[in-house]
Amino acid sequence: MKKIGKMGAVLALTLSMVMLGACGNNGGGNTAAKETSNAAAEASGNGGTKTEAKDITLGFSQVGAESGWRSANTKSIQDSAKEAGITLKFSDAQQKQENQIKALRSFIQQKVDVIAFSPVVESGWDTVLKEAKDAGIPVVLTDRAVDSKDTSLYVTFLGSDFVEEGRKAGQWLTEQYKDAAEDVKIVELQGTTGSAPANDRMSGFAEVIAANPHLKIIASQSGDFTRAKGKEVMQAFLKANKDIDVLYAHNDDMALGAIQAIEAAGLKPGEDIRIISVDAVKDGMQAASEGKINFIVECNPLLGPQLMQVVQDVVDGKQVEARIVTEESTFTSEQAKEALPNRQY
Ligand code: GYE
Repeated sequence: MKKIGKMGAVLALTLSMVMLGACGNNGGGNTAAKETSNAAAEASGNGGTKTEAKDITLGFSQVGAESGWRSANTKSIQDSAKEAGITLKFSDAQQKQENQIKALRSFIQQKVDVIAFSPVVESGWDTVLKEAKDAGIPVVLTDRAVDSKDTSLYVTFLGSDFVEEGRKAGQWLTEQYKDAAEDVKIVELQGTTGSAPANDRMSGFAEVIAANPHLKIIASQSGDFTRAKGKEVMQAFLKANKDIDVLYAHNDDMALGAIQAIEAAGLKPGEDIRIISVDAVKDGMQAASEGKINFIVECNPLLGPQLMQVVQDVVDGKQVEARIVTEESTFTSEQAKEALPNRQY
């Protein structure tokens, strides 16, 4: 009896240790999470003691200044670094991958404690990420992802689920046209070619609208996430196609540029052509509240506070999740009108 009791106690202890282990990994059974965070702990190598923020230097390579979203994201990162007391070396890549690679190499040379960056496109990062790894500098992806197969090249990816954003856009449209008896002609303004948000917003949207064969994308082209290009490409769409029913723009800025082109063509945005966009920055929400944009899927740019927390944790050798997804909602014109006065960005 006594013996069994003892064995039972050992078994219970072993079991609870196994369960604790699972909880430490957030119970998700995500081996990638465990592997990358262990890599982070090794890279920082300080065995879990707290480093003072003033002793941490973060090298951050930003995409550029192409949109309202980007400006809000930059401000959030700069303000949060200041608030946390972390030294920030900030570099603007002007939407060019080669500039970002240069910036990352310069951060490696300067021996910063952590590198974070928002990759302009998904492909082509393995070499420079390997250089950072070899130098023992942990890398955090923010906002946009890379397509590297080797996930040990970065600690975590903090940002939105862009496929889900595309799906939300598609769901709203599918609902609007569920009784359509004729084809609905859709034009699409894609974000920067090869970028994660362009690839994913395209695929999430296409996946959902496939359920209704009347929903037809008749033209799809990049407007590089800017107002100027959004306007230019929309002008070309209007010239080449009669009776466009819907515009799906991968961000507010391109939708705002397109609105100018639509108005210049003597059409009413939001009525003659229904418009869906992504981001929900102030100017986009303003246009939505005026009925010029019919539906906006939110994409949150305020990643600074979470990024600083991740940087501190990585330096302290703490476990971080391999994927941190930001929470987001959607807005119809009515909802945009209500939310606008309290919008931060
Ligand atoms: O939607 C767009 C910006 O990567 C999520 O980039 C970001 C996108 C955002 O230029 O406005």
